[in-house]
Amino acid sequence: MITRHVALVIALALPACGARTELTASAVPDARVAFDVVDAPDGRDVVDAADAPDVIDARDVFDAPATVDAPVIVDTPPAVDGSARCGDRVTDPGEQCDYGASNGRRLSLTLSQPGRPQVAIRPVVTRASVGQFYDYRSASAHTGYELPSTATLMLHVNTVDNQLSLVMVMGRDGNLGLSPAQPEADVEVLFTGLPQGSVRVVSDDDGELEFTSPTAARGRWRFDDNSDGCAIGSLTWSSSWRIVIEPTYRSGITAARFIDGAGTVRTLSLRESVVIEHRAGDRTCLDDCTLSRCGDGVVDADERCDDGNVQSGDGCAADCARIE
Ligand SMILES: [Ca+2]
Ligand SMILES: [Ca+2]
Ligand SMILES: [Ca+2]
Ligand SMILES: [Ca+2]
Repeated sequence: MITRHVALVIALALPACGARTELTASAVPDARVAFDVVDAPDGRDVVDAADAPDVIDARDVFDAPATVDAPVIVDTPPAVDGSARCGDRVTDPGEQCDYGASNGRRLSLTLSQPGRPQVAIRPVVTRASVGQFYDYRSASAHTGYELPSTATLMLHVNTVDNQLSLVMVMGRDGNLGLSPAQPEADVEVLFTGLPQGSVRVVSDDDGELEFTSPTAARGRWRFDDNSDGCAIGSLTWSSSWRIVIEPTYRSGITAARFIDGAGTVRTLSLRESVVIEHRAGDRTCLDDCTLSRCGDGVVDADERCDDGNVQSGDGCAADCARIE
């Protein structure tokens, strides 16, 4: 086995800021990055695993800035011996795919707010319809996630028919006798970008959530010592959509959060809109030129779930196409 040393030269371009500064080639330092290239038994060069960039794991993707739509592919120079590389749009030996600049994850469901990273989210899963989950009575929701002075958003999936819904609850039912009580509240929320076919399942109370077009709805809620909110159902899995939720909390709500079905509670900014996005599509080519797949633990655009295996009966079907 022969080890050689190959130097790659990456020119760093610095963004102009403030006063105009002309950068000359000599003023830009070269960054020399060395990789060990090992001659594989079949004669191909492969980057030594110890020096190769780490494969991006799911956590890195979720914490990274929102680059799902437009993955940034650094256009590295071709290897000095002319060998192939991941990102050159050619599926070379050892690669499952290579879409060039289009390589990268496309996550099924994500949450974001302006200036914050886009994160993968999962629905809250129950065996009940979303109407049963909302459990509207005594003019209030009873999902179990109600809190006084708090707005809670979540997605819900019914395991019986895999219906996907958006749920918003604010405040808490005073008839439960819990303390503190929900103070007098006044909230307006605009929902835009709803997928075609979305339906109002619960308007808590009657007339307080109205569709203004097939893809937009407006909620106007005033409540005191109980809860208010809505459930919007029949969100399609089969096409991509991007719902923008613009709340105006005039009084009575001092905190907002998103309940992630994976067990995470994400604090939301009260003053910013909330974007919930679904990407549908086929398997994608990842940054390491492998295909996204069911069982890799990341819920990709062609999947409804991915529990890291390809077995059914454990909450996610063997083909990742059904939440159980
Ligand atoms: Ca390639
Ligand atoms: Ca109510
Ligand atoms: Ca997957
Ligand atoms: Ca499974």
